[in-house]
Amino acid sequence: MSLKEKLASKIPAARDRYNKIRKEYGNVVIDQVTVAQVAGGMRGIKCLLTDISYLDPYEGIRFRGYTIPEVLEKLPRRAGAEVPLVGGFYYLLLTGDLPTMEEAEEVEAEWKARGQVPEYVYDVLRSQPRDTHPMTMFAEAVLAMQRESVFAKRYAEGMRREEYWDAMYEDVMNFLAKLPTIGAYIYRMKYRSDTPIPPDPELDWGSNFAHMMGVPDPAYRELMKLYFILHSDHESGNVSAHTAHLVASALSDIYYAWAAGLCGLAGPLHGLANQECLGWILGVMEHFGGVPTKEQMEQYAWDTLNSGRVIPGYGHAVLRQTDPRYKSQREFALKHCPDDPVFQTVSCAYEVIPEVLKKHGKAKNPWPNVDAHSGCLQYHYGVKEFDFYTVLFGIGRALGISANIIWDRAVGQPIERPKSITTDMMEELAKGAKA
Ligand code: HAX
Repeated sequence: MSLKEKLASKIPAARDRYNKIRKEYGNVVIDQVTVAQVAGGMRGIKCLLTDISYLDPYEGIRFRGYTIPEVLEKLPRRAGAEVPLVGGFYYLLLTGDLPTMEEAEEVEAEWKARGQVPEYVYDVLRSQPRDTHPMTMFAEAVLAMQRESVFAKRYAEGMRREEYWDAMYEDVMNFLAKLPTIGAYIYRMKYRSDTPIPPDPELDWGSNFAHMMGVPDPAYRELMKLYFILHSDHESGNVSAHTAHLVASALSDIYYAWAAGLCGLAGPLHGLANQECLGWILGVMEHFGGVPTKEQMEQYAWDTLNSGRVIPGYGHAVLRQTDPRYKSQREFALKHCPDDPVFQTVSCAYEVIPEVLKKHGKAKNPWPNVDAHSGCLQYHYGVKEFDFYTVLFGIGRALGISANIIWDRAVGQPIERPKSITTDMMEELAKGAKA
């Protein structure tokens, strides 16, 4: 069964279930909201609904109920490949079912058929000053393609609500198919003297990206499939996913939604942290003339904290353990590049920083997150321009947000509109509660 047919077969029951819960249990209280949460970035309030992934503070992410090791073990991979096909992973995200090899390859074939990037997108990119941040370029390219939106066109023609998901599916598949080519183009334009590499029709979505980046080592293809899977989704509350969901809730199409999401991903406390992390690690190495001792690392970490800065790559709003996405990348590094000095410095940080942060006493989670590791692997394979790294994150995260938005449309999630209060009101509520 094709991905779209499978999806179509699942939607009526899911829609009925969603509507029934809304109607019959609408007054059931799920959570209480405290002043600390309202004043503190809405941390932990249970108010978003998604089945694509779930983040347990101690266990980390599960995609459709599967842990990262389970996903890597159970999904189909091509002969000789270490990491499964991203197309198969997307099938799992969208349907909740593990695909057969044939079903995974069908998604890959569909992306290949839809992968041609319109010429004007390259014109938009080429018109930018070369020192424009690659995330700005990426968001501009995505937004420029909005004129292609099937959803916007069919909506203007009076499409029925039940068909929203269908139009969104078409948009999403067109959009995802082009992202690797656009990302690699930005890289080759900005850092490799305008020398784009055409796609190779024999390669899968993830490996093709590696090929278009111009990295010759075949292990980089495996790394990029792994990278895109690991970065795909992290529940709905993180800045980029939530932004995209919010924008799409106004029935904006995927191009508007993900251009907005990318702008959130570009923030240093979110996706940009991966470039900050590698910068910090290289700073340590420069300072000490190579891989530091544990004592030197500890000193450097304290110097960072004492100068009022955060240690990038450590801490998390939800997680309270080492991020399994970090662990998975660490396993890859231990297998492919254990002697790399940048990896060794990342490892040294892992041994030292959690204890430093515990002593520092502020961060609720002293353990590393995904961003603490991703940069050193890119660096190892020669992708050394670390302001590009968030674009990689943006390609991967598009998988999760787009699966979410298709399902938002499928069950008919409404426009999002929380309520705000004034500081006076909050003070009065607080005083009233105290009295
Ligand atoms: N270094 C130093 N201080 C840290 C810290 C770190 N790595 N992590 C948290 N803290 C501090 C916070 O700045 C905060 O200080 P104040 O009370 O003075 O404001 C205090 O500890 C409590 O913060 P928290 O509740 O533990 O963490 P938050 O939920 O507020 O923030 C962050 C979570 C990820 C933003 C935070 O841990 C941080 O800034 N980490 C470094 C940047 C980073 O790695 N970001 C990437 C996160 C993963 C991600 O989204 N990737 O896209």
